[in-house]
Amino acid sequence: MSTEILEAVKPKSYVGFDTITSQIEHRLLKRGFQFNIMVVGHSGLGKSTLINTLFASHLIDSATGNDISKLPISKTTEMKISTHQLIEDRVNLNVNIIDTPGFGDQINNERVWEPIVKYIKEQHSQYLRKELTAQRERHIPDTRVHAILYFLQPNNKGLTKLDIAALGKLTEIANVIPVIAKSDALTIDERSHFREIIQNEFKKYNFKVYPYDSDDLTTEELELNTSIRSIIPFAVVGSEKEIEVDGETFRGRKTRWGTINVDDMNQCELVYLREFLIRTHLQDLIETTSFVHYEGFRARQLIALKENASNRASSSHR
Ligand SMILES: Nc1nc2c(ncn2[C@@H]2O[C@H](COP(=O)(O)OP(=O)(O)OP(=O)(O)O)[C@@H](O)[C@H]2O)c(=O)[nH]1
Ligand SMILES: [Mg+2]
Repeated sequence: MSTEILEAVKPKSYVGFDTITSQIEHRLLKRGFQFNIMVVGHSGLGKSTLINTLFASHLIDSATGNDISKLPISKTTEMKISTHQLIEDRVNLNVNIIDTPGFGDQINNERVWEPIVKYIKEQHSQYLRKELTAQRERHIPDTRVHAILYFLQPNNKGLTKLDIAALGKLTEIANVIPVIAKSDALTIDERSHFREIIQNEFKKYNFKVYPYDSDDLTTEELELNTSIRSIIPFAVVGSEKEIEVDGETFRGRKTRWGTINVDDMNQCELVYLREFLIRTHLQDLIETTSFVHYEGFRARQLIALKENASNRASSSHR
């Protein structure tokens, strides 16, 4: 059998298959979109505030007068999931926020990442079970974690032991985006110095940094990824409060140096984070979770199943 490669044909009159894009769009809009984002980091690093700032909506309550020493110490990291429906133009975005209170608050933080890893794997395994049933659902609800915002303390020193252990596990199974929390605690110079330290440590420990490059990306897409990786971890500041300075109101924060407008890219990198997370890479985060992280999990599970089955078969023959 031979297949001839023919030149592309342009129909003589309008056929109309160019409408397939709007047909797809219509179907996607009807169903809506699902985005699952997890926040990980010590208590009081501004996780809830940053989520609310990113989505410009009050989605989760932020702790007030946060004093870790007064909080009861829980024995493990808990998982707290909240679901929100956001609407922009014709797009319905269903956002699940997975909060991890208690992370790093224990006296012994050795295996503090375990419940987080367990949660991520459970979502993969739930999805796989649904995929493998005889009567598959047409659309399997997606609870897989598409992005982890990992909050680094603005300590100007580097990763802590806990960060190293947790990041080692998490970067293997999900798209991890590290951010320098409450970066208004650092001067602009300190921020870039700290970023350099963190970037070197990521290299040293061989942590995979999202966005990943792949063969199917165009030159422009590869360049965009390189430029994004050069500013990771993003030095962010979060605030839901409007403040007024010289007759101008903006979402901001008063600091020892003056005020910070969180939406001004010269004053903090929240704008870059939002641009990347929502405006350029939202779909890629979802796809990478499915095609890289879930795919790896699925392959390992199916191989294990097959091996089990053949072991059973050979032992029953004996
Ligand atoms: N200076 C500064 N303070 C912040 C920033 N973001 C949040 N805060 C403040 O820090 C405190 C804790 O913020 P949250 O957003 O509740 O922190 P969290 O990490 O969600 O805390 P837990 O849920 O208790 O783990 C609040 O008083 C916030 O107003 C920031 O970027 N800079
Ligand atoms: Mg919180």
